[in-house]
Amino acid sequence: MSDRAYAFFEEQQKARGINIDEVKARLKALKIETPSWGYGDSGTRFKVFQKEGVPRNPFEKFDDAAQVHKLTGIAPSVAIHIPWDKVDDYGKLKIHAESLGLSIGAVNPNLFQDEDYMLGSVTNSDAAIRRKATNHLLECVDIAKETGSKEFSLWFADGTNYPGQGHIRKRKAWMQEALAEMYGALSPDMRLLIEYKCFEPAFYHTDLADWGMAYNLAQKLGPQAEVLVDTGHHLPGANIEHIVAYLLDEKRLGGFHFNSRKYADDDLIVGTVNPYELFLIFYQIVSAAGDSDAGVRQNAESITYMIDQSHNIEQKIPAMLRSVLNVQTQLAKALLINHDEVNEAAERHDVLGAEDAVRRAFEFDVTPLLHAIREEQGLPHDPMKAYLSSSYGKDILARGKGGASW
Ligand code: LRH
Ligand code: MN
Ligand code: MN
Repeated sequence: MSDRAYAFFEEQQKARGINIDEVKARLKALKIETPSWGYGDSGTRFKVFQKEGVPRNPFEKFDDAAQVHKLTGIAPSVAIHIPWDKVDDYGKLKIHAESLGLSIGAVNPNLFQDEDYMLGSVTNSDAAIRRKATNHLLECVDIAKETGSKEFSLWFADGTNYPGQGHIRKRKAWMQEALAEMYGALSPDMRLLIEYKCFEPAFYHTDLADWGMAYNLAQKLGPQAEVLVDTGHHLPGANIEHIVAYLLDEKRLGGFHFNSRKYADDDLIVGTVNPYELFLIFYQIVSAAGDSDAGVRQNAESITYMIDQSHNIEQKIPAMLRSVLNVQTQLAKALLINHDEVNEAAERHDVLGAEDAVRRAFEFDVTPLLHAIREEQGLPHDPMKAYLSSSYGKDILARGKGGASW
């Protein structure tokens, strides 16, 4: 992209009243956490395809994640899943991450793959199983203290398949009891990010099925608990940006798990199915970042953006590059919304004028802007192209097949 293209873009945006220096600063401040599991073999319940060159252990997952950060400059941390990323020495993993310019991000306790958890983990009617599950949560707090992680993404598969199978109110109390114990073990600078999901693997009821349940629980636990919005975890037709705005106004939006869905929790590459939805999510966040309430502004600034995807047929590293670049693109577009224009139209009751002021920002081509900020940061204009023309993808084929999976 030529300098002329950027000069034209800048002139055009300045004429619309957009503060381009601020837009650039905000884009440079964007950080997106990538998930360790997105680099390994993962897939659907029908088949996990084994790819050549996939990391064989958590250390190699960080090696691959470092490529994504090196080329985009916006993916400096990696979420881990325990026990998928179990290692003997977490201090060693931390040193390895740091040597690559990365840090270890959210710790995800895994309470859905143990035989004991078939009828629930923290909400199981058997007290011994609840104890085992709660101990795993506490073990994850210890791991976070070793890795320097400050956050936990908490997702529970707990639920039932049939009416009568479980006592819904008792299970609600057990969930709160377990999380209260975990909350008590946190350091003051740690946060619990509570994830909800409407269904799957439980198909009758899920103990934390929607944002309202997660929000209620977060409120009961205390200020270090917030809600995590996974974009694939809603019933069809849900207005996710409304949920985002509501949680921001309540100052309880902790973070995102980004992915795309067409039908259910499809875990496809974010921004591929409905990029306008992602743009509208960022519209709400950018709007909140300019709110008159300092608490709302602070919440908008402290959101943790994470990718949570399963790359079944895709090449793992290019899939992750595509994901973080898609998020960056939609934020760039949302930063071009002229909020005064939107608000003035809304006040005039000019419905179509307000909609137009929002949509127009989405319709700009932000490529010249993204090239300009990458150039200013010494990054390649086109990170995907740079990766594909590097030897990294070929070099890792020496790892062979049968790498780490889910
Ligand atoms: C559940 C989920 C949750 C898990 C991840 C692998 O559907 O979104 O965040 O930890 O997938
Ligand atoms: Mn998730
Ligand atoms: Mn999911």
